[in-house]
Amino acid sequence: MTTVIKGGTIVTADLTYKADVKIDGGRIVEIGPNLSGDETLDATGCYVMPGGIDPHVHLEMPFMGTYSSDDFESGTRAGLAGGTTMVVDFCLPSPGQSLLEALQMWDNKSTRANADYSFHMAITWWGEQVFDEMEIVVKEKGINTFKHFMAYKGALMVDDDEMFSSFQRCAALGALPLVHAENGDVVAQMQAKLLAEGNNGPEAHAYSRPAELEGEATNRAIIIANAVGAPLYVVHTSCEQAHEAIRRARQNGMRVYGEPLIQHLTLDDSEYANPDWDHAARRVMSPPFRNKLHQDSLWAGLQSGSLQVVATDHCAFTTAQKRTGVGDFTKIPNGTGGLEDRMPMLWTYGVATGRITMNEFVAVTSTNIAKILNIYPRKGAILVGADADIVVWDPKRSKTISAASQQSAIDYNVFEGKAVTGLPRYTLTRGHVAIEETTIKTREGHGQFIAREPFPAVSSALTKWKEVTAPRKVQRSGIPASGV
Ligand code: DUC
Ligand code: ZN
Ligand code: ZN
Ligand code: ZN
Repeated sequence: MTTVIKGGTIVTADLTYKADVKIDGGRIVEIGPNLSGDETLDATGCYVMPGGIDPHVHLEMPFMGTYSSDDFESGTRAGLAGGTTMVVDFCLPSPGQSLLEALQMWDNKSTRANADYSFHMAITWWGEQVFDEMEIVVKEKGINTFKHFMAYKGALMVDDDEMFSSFQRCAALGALPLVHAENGDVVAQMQAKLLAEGNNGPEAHAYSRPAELEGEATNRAIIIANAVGAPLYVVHTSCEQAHEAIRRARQNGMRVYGEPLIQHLTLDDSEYANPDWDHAARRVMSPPFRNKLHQDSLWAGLQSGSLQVVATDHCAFTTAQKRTGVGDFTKIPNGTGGLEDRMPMLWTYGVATGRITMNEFVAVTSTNIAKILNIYPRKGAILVGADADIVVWDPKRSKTISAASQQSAIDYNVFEGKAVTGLPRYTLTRGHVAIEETTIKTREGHGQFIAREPFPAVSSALTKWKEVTAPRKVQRSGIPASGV
């Protein structure tokens, strides 16, 4: 059966033009005028864009004594409802656990996905087993990205020693290291101090994680990556200090990427001043929301290209789960939702306001990350041969975001009450129409794991530079006589 998307305007990361799109067997088979097929989807007045890719989600994630409440079924359904056709989740071995054993657990959880997905592998400890298994993960399991937490001391955090070793291994395997960049040692001390002083509410979460600690850790990760010649991807870049470190590294010729979240772009730290404990706690995530100056910096990064990707870090906890932190903000499960709202919010606050163009919208929600993850042009493209992961975007459709009508399994929405204009008329996952406006036609289990090939191992430029500046061995005749 063939499907034709008819009468729309194709918008990609670099082109805008009128054409129909013909789909067969889950792939795009023809692009051009006046196409016909067995089934027609009317795209009149709409933009036909590559489906969104959210490279940062935590579905059914074991974290802070509980599990995030959206699983692969509800999470991917929420994504599709908002135009996102692929997610990348984080496989998190507990410290000491085999990477392959953890991956098996993630494989089991993901079988109910409605849309395609992939995994990043987290490095939560270091040892010969991890070193060996990284190669299997890259060469046999289709994963070319390794995440490192520089925060969450005593749980997921790795130190500089471990990061240096792991980054070196990434470089040799052609994999991309990722970092959650916050100085976890200092955060832990600030948390303890705030609690001791009686600051136990959700606002103290933000006080314990200032922007400077993110900037320092981002810069440190960049220096370590540069020392081994590895590229680097900084997840949830939330502040000017981190952005500045990324800008500087890029200007110096390093392949460093930054990923702001839609939450940090559109919500600020005044949310934590809300007298309603639940309101503030529902917005506890790491890094926390920042002030408007940081927001301006992130928008500027998207405009100039110094930041490349907009994600969500979707990690949804119910109000009941959040309440385990009453009386101690360090026990509030960290995380917010956003999978369903990322694209409508970015369109409304980015494209409709003139901050970014439609083509930039496609770049930062889909194409750039497809390239960074090495799945372009199978994903992130409207091209013959690409997967038919497509969103038919109606720039006139509008709604007010509300938990009452969302797909996510939790009981609130951090964007509650925001009016958005620009929503999917249709969302297609490999040719299957999963969303038709407000009608949900998702198919549980339709999603497939997308394997990602490694990049060539790095890095000629840096190796040469190292050769030029290789340390000279100084010949000495012996140890100087004592007495100095
Ligand atoms: N930050 C969150 O808020 N939740 C999940 C993990 C993270 O780094
Ligand atoms: Zn993180
Ligand atoms: Zn995360
Ligand atoms: Zn179908």
